[in-house]
Amino acid sequence: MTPLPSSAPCWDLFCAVVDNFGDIGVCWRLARQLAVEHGIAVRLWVDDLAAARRLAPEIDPTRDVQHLDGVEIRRWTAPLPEIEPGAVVIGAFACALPDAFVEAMARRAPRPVWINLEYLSAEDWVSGCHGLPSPHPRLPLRQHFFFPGFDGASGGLLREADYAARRAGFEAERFWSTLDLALPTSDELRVSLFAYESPALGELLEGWQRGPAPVTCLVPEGRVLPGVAAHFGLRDLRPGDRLQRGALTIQVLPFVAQQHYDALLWACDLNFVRGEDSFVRAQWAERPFVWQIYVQQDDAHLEKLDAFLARFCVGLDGGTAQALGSFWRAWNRGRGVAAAWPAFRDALPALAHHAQTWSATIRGAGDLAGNLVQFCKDAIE
Ligand code: TRH
Repeated sequence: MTPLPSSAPCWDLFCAVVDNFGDIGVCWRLARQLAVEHGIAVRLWVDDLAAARRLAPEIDPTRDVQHLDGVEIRRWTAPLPEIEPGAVVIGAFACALPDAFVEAMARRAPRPVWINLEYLSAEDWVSGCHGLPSPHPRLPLRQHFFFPGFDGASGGLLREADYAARRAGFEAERFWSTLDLALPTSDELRVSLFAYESPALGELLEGWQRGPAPVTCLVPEGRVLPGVAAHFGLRDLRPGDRLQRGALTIQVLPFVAQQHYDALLWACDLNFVRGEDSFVRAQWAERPFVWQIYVQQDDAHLEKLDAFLARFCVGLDGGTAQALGSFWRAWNRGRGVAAAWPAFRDALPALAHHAQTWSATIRGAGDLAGNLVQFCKDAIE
């Protein structure tokens, strides 16, 4: 990779890994895009390099400073090394920046543009809050809230400039042969299952076993895998393992580098995704998908689920929207998936068609990295 010119603007991006891979997943994707597509010298501060390494195996968790894909990756230590803040400082997902660094931001001339990159939500209030400033209570600094979202009143969604080209170069036959699987038969359903633990897993697998048509379920290693093993009466499952019962075949996959995850979504007829980043990738993949939302206190996540469904179902006929909503809610509630599956299965052709329309709709919001660069440019000028 060509080093960035020394005159490249420097941005600091802070990522606190709360759990799982969504925080670092979004931050790593954004950091790479800012560097590769916008020529920005990004310093990505991460408090859990071991989690980052799962997404980019070249990352060495023992190193305090390293470079990958044009991004300077820094261990987020306490205290942080004394450093001049960049022209833009992004705190991802409301993470608290170190006090000394914030003081240094207040001393910098000109002061950095300070961004709080928020979580993705389809709720209507997002449009009223996107871009709003919030003054620091003590220092001469203002933080701006930057919201990802699904329409032009938000910051849009991350989508790399080369996404369409990468997708066009995808060869399904080659993909399946690397997993030692033939091309799917005409009545077969290939499903990827990236999920949290779920009490509904057993009934889902049971339904597929008994189903009239073959289902091949590809399960990346992770939180749902022990439940799959238990369903088959096994202590554990590992990447490469394959099981078959009735009409269902399970193929366990390794957790791949983030850049390779898209191929799985492109290859499958239906993708189970979760959290934030895989949820967005499933939408770009233009395949039917099932979203398992990250659980929040007081069931706040269920409102977010409904807000997304309300947007996504525009343009779907009533029966398809009903089948989709019933299955997604059952999967998120953890019961009732077996009853909801047949109608959802029948709705898949209509949903496959709708996936393309939806992807075109959300592209209208523009790419988040590009929107963020423009937002910061406007704030600086
Ligand atoms: O891992 P997630 O559940 O992440 C999160 C976190 O829980 C976070 O705290 C929460 O705030 C957020 O969800 C809403 O799901 P997500 O967001 O889909 O992130 C998973 C990442 O892992 C995504 O970047 C895709 C990547 N991935 C790979 O790189 N390789 C793989 O094989 C798979 C299956 C996923």
